[in-house]
Amino acid sequence: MSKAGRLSVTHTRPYTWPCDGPVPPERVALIIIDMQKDFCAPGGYIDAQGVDLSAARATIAPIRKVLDAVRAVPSMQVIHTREGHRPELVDLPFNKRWRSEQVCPGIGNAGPLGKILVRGEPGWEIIPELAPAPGEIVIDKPGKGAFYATDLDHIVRLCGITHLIVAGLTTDVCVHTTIREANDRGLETLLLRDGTAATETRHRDATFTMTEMQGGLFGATGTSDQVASALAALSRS
Ligand code: C5J
Repeated sequence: MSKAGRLSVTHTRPYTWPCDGPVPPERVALIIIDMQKDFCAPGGYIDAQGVDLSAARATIAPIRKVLDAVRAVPSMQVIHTREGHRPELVDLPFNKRWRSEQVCPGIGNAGPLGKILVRGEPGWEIIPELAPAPGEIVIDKPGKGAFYATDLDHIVRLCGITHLIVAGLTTDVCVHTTIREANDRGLETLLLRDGTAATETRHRDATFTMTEMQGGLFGATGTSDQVASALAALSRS
């Protein structure tokens, strides 16, 4: 339910989000983590590891539903992130590269969609269904968390953003690392259950459990329908 131009999402777990009551939309951003071809398109990094992409691709429509609903609320910010490294690979830790080489051609090495997780390569691009619109914020990150070695913290503070709706890939890696970073900064987070996927379903589900445990240790979880209807009510108010 949204009251008097403020956003609140009911039936979220384990509490009605946000915990501090209905929030002005200008303090809320949708952050979409790493919806890049490398994470959900044939020929990309995850596909090269032999992982079935169907769970990752099933997140596209729910994320798009929430994205469209957020775009209808002009005061809300949309933030997209891209995981990737500089072409010279000077920001690629040796162990990240080595570990990835155990399961696929390896980050920084050539794959069917160009060099894996390298900025400017075809696989690094955000998928067309969720491409950033003009004016939306794009954060390029070398690590898992969107706050590490980026200007996201600075942008969030300057824009007065205190609440984040979080979606994207992969739940247990970049999505939850970003949620943990956000929580340590005092941000109130909502994880979109049908807008996220992991390479293993049990890891996704464990992330939901970890988020919701202990009164919502890392925030709340909710669905795209719950968020979209709360945003639609906001647009009508
Ligand atoms: C991974 C990500 N899984 N975006 N990155 O390496 O979750």
